[in-house]
Amino acid sequence: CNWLTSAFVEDNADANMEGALIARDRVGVQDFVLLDSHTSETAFLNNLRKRYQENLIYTYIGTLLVSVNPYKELDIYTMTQMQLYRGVNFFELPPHLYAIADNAYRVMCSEYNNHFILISGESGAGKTEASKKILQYYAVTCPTTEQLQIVRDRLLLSNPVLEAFGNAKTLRNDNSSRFGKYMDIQFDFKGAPVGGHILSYLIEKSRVVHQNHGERNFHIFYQLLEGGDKDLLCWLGLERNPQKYSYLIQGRCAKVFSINDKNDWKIVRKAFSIIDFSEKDIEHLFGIVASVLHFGNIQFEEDSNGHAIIRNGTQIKWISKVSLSSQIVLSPLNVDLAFYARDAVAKAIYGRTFTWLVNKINGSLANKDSTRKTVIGLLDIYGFEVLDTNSFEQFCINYCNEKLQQLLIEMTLKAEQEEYELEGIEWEPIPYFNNKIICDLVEQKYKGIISILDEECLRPGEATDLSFLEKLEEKVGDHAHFVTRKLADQKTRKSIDWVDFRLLHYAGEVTYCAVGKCEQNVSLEVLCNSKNGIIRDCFLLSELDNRRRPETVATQFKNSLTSLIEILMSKEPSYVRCIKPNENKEPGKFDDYLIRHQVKYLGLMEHLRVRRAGFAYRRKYELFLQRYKSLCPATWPHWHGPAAEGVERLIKYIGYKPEEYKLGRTKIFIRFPKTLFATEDAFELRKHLLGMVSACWRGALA
Ligand code: AD9
Ligand code: MG
Repeated sequence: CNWLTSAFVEDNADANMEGALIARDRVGVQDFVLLDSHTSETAFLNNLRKRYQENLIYTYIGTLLVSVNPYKELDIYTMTQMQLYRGVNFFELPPHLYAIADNAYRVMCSEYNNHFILISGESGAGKTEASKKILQYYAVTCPTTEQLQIVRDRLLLSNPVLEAFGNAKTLRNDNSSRFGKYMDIQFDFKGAPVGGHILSYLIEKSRVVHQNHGERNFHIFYQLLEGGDKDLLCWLGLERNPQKYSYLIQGRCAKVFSINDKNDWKIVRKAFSIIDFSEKDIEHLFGIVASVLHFGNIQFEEDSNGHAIIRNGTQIKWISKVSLSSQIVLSPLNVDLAFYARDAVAKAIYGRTFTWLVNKINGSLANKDSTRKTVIGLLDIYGFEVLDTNSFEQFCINYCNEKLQQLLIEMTLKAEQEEYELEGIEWEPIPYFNNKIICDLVEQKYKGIISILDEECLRPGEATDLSFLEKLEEKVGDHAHFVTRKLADQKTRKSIDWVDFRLLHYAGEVTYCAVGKCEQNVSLEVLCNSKNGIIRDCFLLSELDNRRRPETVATQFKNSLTSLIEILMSKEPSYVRCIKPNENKEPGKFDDYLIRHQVKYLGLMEHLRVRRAGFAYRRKYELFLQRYKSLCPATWPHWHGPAAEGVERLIKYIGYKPEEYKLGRTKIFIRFPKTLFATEDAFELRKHLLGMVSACWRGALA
């Protein structure tokens, strides 16, 4: 029963190995709700630290799981552990991702409804690892058939492929997701995983052509060079040494200690065959990867008319061999614009190939049979990030994180407190910071930053980065979370450049560089005629005829986030909040300052306060009465009066104490899980006894 799983039970602590007081002193409490009376941030941090030092990286706040990245392998993800958590109410075992996964699964099976698990936290906090571990848990513990093995393998192997093309080493994370991912796992009525579907969000294309110092391009480039066999590289016209490619050397760290490109290449190759990529697909795909590298090496020089000409035709020859047609496009550009166009084409090709890849994987995960399915969605989005230079892409990433924070606030803090008010339950409101104001600043119609950007993009030729900044200043200059260069010194005492604007996000301040926000379009005609099937699929000729102005990337992203939020709002939520313990990816290092900051902005204290002061369960009177009416002679077998009155009679009869519950307008609210467990036990016992009696009768009659 799902309501039995909404929180950890204090009384159960005795039955649990962590329940003993001595252990509690050493390892802390496994649910923050159990912290001694005061709920200070320091007590919260102490508990988290104690546990972290004992390698206990998971702690609950009621049903929400807080996870601190251990930065080392722990043996808590074994098959034995998976079996241990399978089918067990999560308060009965120490906190774990598996408990969250199992709970969502069991409720889905029993109530036949859809769920999602939202995994959030900043870059490097452990979201992707968590989502992979949950997927593995389902792959191991859910029922399956020989026929379904293939679906299971495809679900699992979609990860290395998408990570190869969509993840990269950044300063914050050696395997940083540079795209957002929402994956539905579909289950049939028996609870077997039978299919899946992935939605991807805005891949960071700029990385293809530029990487900051200490960062890499997407993993696939290095994997191909390191792992691809000689014949393949020869066919693609590639050399093994990444130093030869200008798109791979800017970060000056092609080799990374923690990454084994050769091995990863093997996994990706194997994944391709299982996910049903044809040899032609694979050939085209690597043709594209190679072409991007060749593109990066194209150099231009100026001819006597001031136009750019290609210095050396070798790259173009290889590109036309492995992906594009040999068609020549004459386009008189100056040298700067020619480089710009080169990079724009490389980015466009890579970005659209990534979308093609996701579609291809979706095709292989699709379940064709039309019987009704339920889903568990896993959301693993790129985490909030602040770089030295933050571009449009960081703006989108951080906006996305604002939206998810907003969803969490709406579905927990706000909804919970509003319900108490609505139901007339006495309640001392718990203040919290609602970041809706920042979401509005970004996305509001006409007045938001995205609308302003769109408007500027509609004035090609006239709009510049500076005119965009001026518009921002004019329209949102006095917003509390927007800092203009005029106000920068007064508001934050930090100076700000002419080309920058700064937003005060829920998770911290970020200065965005406005240069290049209004990008120019580059003719993609040559791509539509490509002999490479993937490129032809990605660049349709119809695009060229389209007179209608396409939506800007920012608006597309905003719309895709709006539909994501709608998808999520229609499902039952579970939350995992990931915390990054230090900036150096160091095992065991608990940086108080950094963690305190995350505890603050993630709103964990507020969540805890609402949890502690609130009620673990609530149920409509009708449903409560329907389930437990057999426990009271006055309500059994039928109660003809109002349901609320029936419930009152029932709970008096079974002996609820006044501090254990509150009666609202339409629901009963139960403060402690143990109260409900006792009722549920009584109900089960009665059912069991009745079953035995009826079996005896049947035996006697036979
Ligand atoms: V980003 O927003 O995509 O940049 P994530 O996804 O939050 O970020 P990720 O899951 O990739 O972070 O974790 C970063 C690294 O921390 C991993 O590569 C692992 O080396 C390490 N990590 C994270 N979680 C665990 C874990 N449960 N056990 C061991 C972990 N190591
Ligand atoms: Mg990630």
